[in-house]
Order: sequence, then C-alpha cells, then structure tokens
Amino acid sequence: MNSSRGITIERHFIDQQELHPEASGELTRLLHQLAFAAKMITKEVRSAGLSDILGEAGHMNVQGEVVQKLDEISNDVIYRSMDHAGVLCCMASEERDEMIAIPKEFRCGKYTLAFDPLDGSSNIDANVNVGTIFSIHKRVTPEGTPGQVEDLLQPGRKQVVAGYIVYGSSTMMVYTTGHGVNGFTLDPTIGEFLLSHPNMKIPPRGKYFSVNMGNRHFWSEGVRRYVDHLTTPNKELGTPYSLRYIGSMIADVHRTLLYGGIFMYPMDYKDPQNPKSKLRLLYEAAPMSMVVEQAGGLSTNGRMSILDVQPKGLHDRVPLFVGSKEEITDLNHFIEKYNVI
Ligand code: AHM
Ligand code: MG
Repeated sequence: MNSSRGITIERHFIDQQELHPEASGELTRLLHQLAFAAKMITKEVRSAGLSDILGEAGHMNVQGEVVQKLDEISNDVIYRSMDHAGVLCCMASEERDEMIAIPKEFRCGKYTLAFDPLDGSSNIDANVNVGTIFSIHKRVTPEGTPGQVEDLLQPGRKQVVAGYIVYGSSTMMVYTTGHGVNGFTLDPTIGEFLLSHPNMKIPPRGKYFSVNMGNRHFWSEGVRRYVDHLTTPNKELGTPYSLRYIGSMIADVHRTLLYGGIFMYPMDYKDPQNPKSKLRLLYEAAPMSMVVEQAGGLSTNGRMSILDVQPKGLHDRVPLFVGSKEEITDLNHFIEKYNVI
C-alpha cells in the first residue's frame, strides 16, 4: 500500500485528462460517476450479511419493504449514477437482456458502458469477494442520436477504459485507459479512493493456477494436458503450481494480476456437439483482459487475444485464459499441439 501521498482517484482522473488537452472532460465525469457508484455498492455489500435480520431478498424486511437481490441493487445503482450524466449513449448489463437506452430527457453522450454489476454474486451469502466490471467504448454512430446496439458490439481492443471494483477486505478500483494500470483503495473513514497500487505489473510468471477442476473431464485435450503439466512435479519447471479458485472471477483475476499465474474458464465439451463457454465477452472477459494486458500479461480465447474477438451479441460467451505472459505462451503451445481450444 502506498496511499501516503494522498492521491485521490478524482485527482488522478484530472491528471490523466490534462495529458490530453483535446479531452472534453466527459470521460473524467464518467469515471467519477463510476467511483461514486462503487462507494454506494460498497455500502450495500457491507450490510449484505445483515439480510437475515433485515429480510431475505424477495421477502418483506422489517420496514415492510421488499428486499431486492444485491445484483439488482448494484445494477440500479450504476444505471442511476450514469443515465443523467450526459456522457453515455447506451449501456449493456449482465442483468438486462436488451440494450439499455438513455432516457429521452437526458443528453446522449459519446460513450457506451457495458457492465457486470456484481460478478460472483452467488458467493455473497458465504461472505466471499464480489465485484463490478466495466468496459467503455466510444460510440460508432453519429453523436447526438440515440445509441444503438452496434455502439456496444465492438472488440475489446477498442475499449477506451476498462476496469473493475473488487469488494473484498477493502474495496479496490483498478482501471486502465490504455496507458498502464492503476489501483485505488477506498479509505472508508474519509470516503475516498486513494492511489495504492500505481502502475501495476503482472509478474512474467507465477506459481498459481485458477480453474474449476471439477470440469476437467469436459475440457479439450490441449487444456487438460496443460493443466496436467502444471500439476506434475518438475523442479526445473517450477511445477506443481498451487491451485487457487474462489469461483468469483473478479477475485481470481485480481489475485492473478497481483501474484502472476493463470486464470482459465475453458470451453466445456460435456455435449461435444454443443460445446459451451461460460464467461461473457463484453462485460467480463474483455475488460479483465485489457487490464491484464495493460499490466504486461496476455489473454486468449485459445486462438487469439480476447481483445480481438468481435462480439456478435451483447451476451456472447467466450473461453477465457488470462494471466502472466509465460503461462499463456506455454498454454498456447499445448493448444497448438493438440489443435483444439
Ligand atoms: P456470474 O456473473 O453469474 O456471477 O457468473 C460468473 C462467475 C465468475 O465470477 C466465476 O469465475 C464463474 O462464474 C464460476 O463458475 P463455476 O462455478 O462454473 O466455476
Ligand atoms: Mg459475472
């Protein structure tokens, strides 16, 4: 932690904006609103353990109000922080099937926001880390008109900002504008995010791998052999690796970013005629991959960088492999050799 210099996230946004004299300040406003939403969601997550006392989701609480699920609450917090800010032309959320339009009474801006309001929310009751993931693109349709789905359906490579907020033992916001990665920790006593992890870099190799081993039988041969390689003792290669899997992608990737190694959610061949991926491209895989790549790591779907995958629908799913440069390079050799993802 290095928050002693007291650089707040707001000051950091402004410093970044000053590097781009042509900037209109819209992106700064957008990030500011996201940081605000993060504080609001922190408040909700921190009191989640009290739901038994205050009322279960879907039931009446002691005040006679219907208790909402935390992922719905987070979705609403982000939507309400953003809809009137005049910087977005449309949004997409894991919690909504269709594109989210900006209400007519508010100005339509030049950016789009895709977000997962509360990744890993099935872990909430066990007091496990959850998080918000966000991805921002510049629209492709004319400014001043309502946003369209095509504004959102852009590859990760074109993200202008990507990042996440992890609600753990502390709340941390990590983001990139394509010029490195910075991490900010929320100081709850003053309600400010302070720069705690400047210029984050992922180690070129780590000693942890992160994957749902219960699915091993459903992976392709390349992935299975790679994981066998990671778990077979070999002093020279530094194996076996240690397994770490929380089942909350945001926390698993955050740890991977800090300590190095690899996070995987491979394609599932349970039904070989209909292989399935789980994680969503637009608001899970692409933003996390941009952060990791900006920190010096790599990402792949088994064929190309996640950042080059062209989305066809808002909720497209992809196999995701993300982490240290050397692990992803090794994995690619296994995938090439066995010629399947
Ligand atoms: P969610 O967005 O519904 O929370 O689902 C995504 C989560 C990821 O956070 C995590 O990596 C994955 O699902 C865990 O899946 P599994 O239980 O199949 O390992
Ligand atoms: Mg999710």
